Parts: sequence; C-alpha cells; structure tokens
Amino acid sequence: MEEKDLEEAYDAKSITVLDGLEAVRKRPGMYVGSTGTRGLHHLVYEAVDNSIDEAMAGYCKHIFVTLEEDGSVAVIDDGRGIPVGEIPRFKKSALEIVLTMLHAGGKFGSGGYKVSGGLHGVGISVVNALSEWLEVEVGREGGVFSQRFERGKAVSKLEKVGDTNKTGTIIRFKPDPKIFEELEFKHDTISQRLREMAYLNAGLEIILEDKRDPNEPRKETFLYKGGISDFVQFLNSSKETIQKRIIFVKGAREDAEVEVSMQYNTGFIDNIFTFTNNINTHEGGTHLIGFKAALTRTINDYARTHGHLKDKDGSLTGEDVREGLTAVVSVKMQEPQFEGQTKTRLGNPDIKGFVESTVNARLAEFLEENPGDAKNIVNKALTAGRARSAARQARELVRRQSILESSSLPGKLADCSIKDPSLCEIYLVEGDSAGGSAKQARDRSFQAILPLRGKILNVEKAGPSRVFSSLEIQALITALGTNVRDDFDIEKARYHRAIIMTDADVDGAHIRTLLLTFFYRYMPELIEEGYVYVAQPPLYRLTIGKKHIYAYDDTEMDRVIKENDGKKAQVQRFKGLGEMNPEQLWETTMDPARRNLLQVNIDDAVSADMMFNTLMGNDVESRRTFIQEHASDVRFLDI
Ligand code: 0RA
Repeated sequence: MEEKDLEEAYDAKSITVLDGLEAVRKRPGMYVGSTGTRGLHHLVYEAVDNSIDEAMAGYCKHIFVTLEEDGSVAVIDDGRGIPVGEIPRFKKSALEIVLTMLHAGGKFGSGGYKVSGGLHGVGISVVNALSEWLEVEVGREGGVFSQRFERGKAVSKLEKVGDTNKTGTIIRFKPDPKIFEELEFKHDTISQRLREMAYLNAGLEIILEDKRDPNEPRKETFLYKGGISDFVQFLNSSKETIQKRIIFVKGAREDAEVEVSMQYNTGFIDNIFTFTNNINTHEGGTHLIGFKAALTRTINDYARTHGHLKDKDGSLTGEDVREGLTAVVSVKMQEPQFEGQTKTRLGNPDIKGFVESTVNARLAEFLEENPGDAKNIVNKALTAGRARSAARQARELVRRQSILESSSLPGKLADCSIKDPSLCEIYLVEGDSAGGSAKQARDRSFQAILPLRGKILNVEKAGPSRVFSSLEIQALITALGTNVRDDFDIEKARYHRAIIMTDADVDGAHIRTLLLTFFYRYMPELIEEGYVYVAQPPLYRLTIGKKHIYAYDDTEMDRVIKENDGKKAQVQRFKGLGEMNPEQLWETTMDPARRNLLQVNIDDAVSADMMFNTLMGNDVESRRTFIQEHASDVRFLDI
C-alpha cells in the first residue's frame, strides 16, 4: 500500500481518535481483556498478529518471538516493514501513526483478502500504550529505521540508523508494571498459541525462543507445510483413526476462503475447532453451521446411493455423523462480524452457504475417490445411530425412574437449605467416609455434599449409553440440575459452584481428572461459566508450640519450618481427607474465608483436548510421558 493510501485510511476517523492511547491506559481491560495474566499474554498475541497479517497478505515467511531475560519480548518478521514515509497531514511518519493512533476494525493491508487477525483489531498501538517502553526497527527502502516510545509516547524521532537490503519489522516491548499485576509470561501458553498460528498458516515458520533462564534457553520451531491437515493429525495423534487419508477441502471466492480438514477416530467424542482469520471462534457461528449441514447431508447422500441406508431406514442425524470426528474449519475473510458473549461467534450470514456448498461438493468427491475410508466413515455413523437409540432408551429409563421417586434428587445427596443457586455450592467428594466428614464439617445452609463412590466412569472410553446408565453419573447430573450436551441449560444449575474435593494422592488426582473429563465432554458450558472448582486440602499440619499451621505442599512446609528456626515443629501428614476431623476439614478446605479454591477454566480448548486425550485415552505410552512431564505440576488443572 502506498503511503498516500495510508493517509486516506486515516482521513475521516483520525480527529476523534487522536489521543486514543490515553484511553487505553485508563481502561486497559477494554482493550486487552484484563490486567492479569490474560491481558499480559494478549500483548504478545497482538504484536504477533501484525506479523501474521503480513504473512496472510503473502509478504512474510518467518516470525521470531523471543522472551528476553529482562521481561521484554521481541517480535521480528521479514515482511515489508512498517512504512516510514511522512504523512503530510500529520507531519509525522506513517510508523509513528501506526504506533500511536488507535484504529478500530479492519486494517489496511493489500493483496490477498485484506484480512486481519486480532480479536479486538486495535493493533500494535495498544501494545505501545501498555508498555513501559517499546522500540521499533524497520528495514525498508534500503535503510534501517528506528524509534523508541515510552508508555505510548514517542521519546525519540524516527531515525535512519543504517543500511540494509532486507525488509521487515522488529518490535521490542516491555509490559508496563504500572498497568499489569502479573508480568511473567507462561512459556506453554505462548508456545501453544504460536503452534496454532503456524497450523493455520501453512508454510509460515514461527520460531519461539525463551531466554529468560540463561541456564536453560529453549527454542522451538513451528512450521507445518500441511497446515490444518497437520493440525488434525496432531489432534488425533494419541487416538486410533479409521481413515487412511486425512480429508482436506478448500474453496475460495472473491472476498473469502475456507479450508476444512477432518479425520474420524474410533472414539465417541467430536472435536470441531473453528477459526476465522486465525481467531478461535469458540462459540462457533455461521461457518460451523454450514459445515455441520454439509457433513450430515453428504454422508446421508453417500450412504443412500451406495446402499448402506435402505429406503425404509431413517436418516443419520448430525450427532451420528459427528461421532469420533476431529475437524478444523478455518475461514479467512473480509470484515468478519463477531458476536456472542465472548465475541467468538462468527455472525456473517452468507458464510454458511459458502462453507456448506464447498464442503458438499469436495467431501462427496473425497468419498467417491476413497471408497475404503468412505465405508469406514459410514459404518461408524450407522453404529452411532444404533447406539443413539439405545442411549435414548437408557435416558428415558432415567427420566421415568426420577418421576416415580417422590424426590428426583439422588438419595445420597446432602442438600443445602438455601434455594438461591447463586449462593449455593456442591462438594463432590471422593468416597463415602470423606463424604461423611464433609457432611459434618459443612455449613448446611449453603453447602451441599455429594459423595461419589470410587472411580466414576471414564467417559472418554465409554459411549453415551453406558455413561447414562452409570448410577454415579446419573446422581451427578440430577444433583447439578443442568442436564447435558444439547439439553444443557445453565439456568437450571442448582449450584453456582461445583467443587471437586479428592485426596491429595494419585487416586485422588485420577478421580479428579475423571470428573473433569466428564464435565469437559458433557457440560463444557459449566466450566466456561466458571462454575467448576477444585478444593485444595492441605498435605501437612505443623504444630509449633500451641500453634497449628497447615501446609499445602512440600515447599510450603519447608518454608514454615525454616521460618520457625529454634522451635521444634511436629509434623502430621494427611494421607487423605478421611484423616482430618470435621473441624480441620472446615478450617482448611471448606470455610470460604480460609479455603483456597482453584477455578477450572479452559482458555485453550485445543490443549485441554490434548490433555484429556492423553490422560484418558488408550495410548498408554503418551499418557506415561505426559504424567512424567507434569507430575509435580498441580496447576495443569488450570488449563
Ligand atoms: C502498514 C502498512 C503496510 C504494512 C504494515 C503496516 C506492517 C505492520 C507491521 C507490524 C509488524 N510487522 C508489520 N509489517 C507490516 C503495508 C506496507 C506496504 O505497502 O509496503
């Protein structure tokens, strides 16, 4: 784009947004979501998005992201470089304007589809506003140009500092401690995100270097020539698949393109990830609706024309054809409209038909050309259809049973007396004996207790009909009140906190994972709404003189002992919840004023999915590696 055009792009809106960066510093949450960890990471994503835009426009092949020892980040790309010429109207360089003016919505890239990522579309100026300092270096028109900013304001002029025949942009910034409460980047969070970006942009190489620990520098390269097909292969890597070839379809029109990749596995769960301009559209939208419609139609058509479904047979449902499906749907388009609670549902109505017709045509072709794979897919859907009838019967049985009983709530639930769900919580407790202690310990006005016997069913391995006939799971569903899957209704939740309380040992961790797997697969909205928590019972009780101190892990115990030099500490280790008396259980784990709850959240559905697969699936080898790698990391729950 010529710098003259850039000026035009700023023409109309410019006056009102001139001092926009002050607004960003005043209300950072509005622009990056929060001033906690989430917002901090958003800065990196926003910076990287600009380079990804260059890649989408076809000008950039490599992006380097470096986490530096001093807490700053460098994002380097080999794109065209931010324009450096003066824009006469402002008497400033285009670069300074890009860095200091808030521009809402679509960017002004050229070539390709003029698409642009970035959830808020607010651009690099927001990163500048929220950084203690930010330095830009651009290679362009034979020169190297550089400029420095502090808290959004230029503190040097744009200067030519050297010569080069290369082009590209380097942005270094240090998040402002006056704005962010949390300043430490999580390696895994950033690495996951960059990996995802590389999958979504086939052929783009993204290199992450983490130099924060000088003794242990880390470097990862993400480059996927197969794009979203490699993504699907990765998602299915710990599963057994039923196809020889991964399906890939692509379609393009004037202002949009769609890519879909899919492969079935032998499991029961479907995982469809949708993206628009590289943004994960968690809430789905018109592209997802179009994809689902095409899938149901095409597989039914194929099954009928090839004699798998007879005239008298009913059609396969959407759920039938999605069982065991892993798919990635990626749309790149101009002016996406994002709707929904978290602005992650694609709203553009015409995208439904575009995705639907593309998938109808190309998927039918694939099935015709790959009869072996087609047969496996159709058979899988037919089996799912038969299981669906069985599951319906099982569900109806549950419903009938609950109507027969005078109270539909499970017998072993010790309910609370208050009826307002927003004030109520339910403890899901491992074992009847700990359940008994918890019943004595609780404040019965607002705390309900549901003891769960032994290990609940692993829903990753069992189909719906077995899941619905499990008594423990029936009790859980009726106690929570929300129902599951398509019938899920958050408004019916009987408690706004579901707290998993298990022993602090391996069995406890396993039961906790089984419960989380159930929630993730059958009631994901419950997690998304932030209703699911994990209680943190202490591991030790230290008695020092007359004082009792609880320690939640070994590090904490060591610290307490060190701080108490001189006096002798008596240490009691709790092997399970059952070893605490009700008073101790209340003090440490159930009293809202003193307990320490972990809220479970799924920021990244892809990594959550990987985790549950690995922990719960059939692949013993990858499960072992995962557990070894994460053994001491209790926070893996904080997904
Ligand atoms: C404005 C216009 C053009 C490119 C860019 C901005 C640009 C921004 C960033 C931020 C990080 N890396 C970037 N690379 C490019 C188009 C320039 C042209 O037409 O030559």
